Amino acid sequence: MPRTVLLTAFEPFGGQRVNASKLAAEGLDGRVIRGHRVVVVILPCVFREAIAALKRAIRRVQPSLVIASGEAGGRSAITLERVAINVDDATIADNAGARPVDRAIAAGGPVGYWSTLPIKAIVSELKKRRIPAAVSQTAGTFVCNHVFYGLMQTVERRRGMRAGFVHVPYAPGQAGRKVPTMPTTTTRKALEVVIATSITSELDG
Ligand code: PCA
Repeated sequence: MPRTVLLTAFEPFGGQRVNASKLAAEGLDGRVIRGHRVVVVILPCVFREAIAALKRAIRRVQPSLVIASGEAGGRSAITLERVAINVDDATIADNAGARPVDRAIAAGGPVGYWSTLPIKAIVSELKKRRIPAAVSQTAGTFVCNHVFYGLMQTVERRRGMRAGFVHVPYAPGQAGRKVPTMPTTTTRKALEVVIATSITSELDG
């Protein structure tokens, strides 16, 4: 069986009609990158349900690498998230109408989990290709951070299995004129680079 990469993205949320992560990720389903077949799964933008859907996908796909992606409206670069934190603190409702405030994702769980992706190496590979990229110190406290935390908790004891989260900018036409966007083809290329570098890079740096 060929090795697989699970790439997740999110459905639209917050009244938007599209989600830039979904637009970009969907084009990679079935693609083979460095000998790994990519399986794309779109997660609901719903607290708890999103983690449940992610866990089902991990069980089904048995990936050797998991890249979770989401949209960060307002950011102008591909951002590699460094850390997931153990809190839900929503300022808008999720797609099921929930708006948890100051709630632990896992009661008694660790404060945070580090990404195990080679985030610095990925940023430099993206920059080499002239794709704006940066390390981010926070994935926020909405459903993206929630899924990132659930992901790292789920794969914590799986040796040699890398996992992490990447936020992408809005797609063109999605938001007002003053908001930064990135063409979907560029975002898709960036996700390919994230996957390829996570497979090949031994060291972070
Ligand atoms: N972005 C949101 C949730 C889903 C998404 O694509 C976030 O950053 O939390």
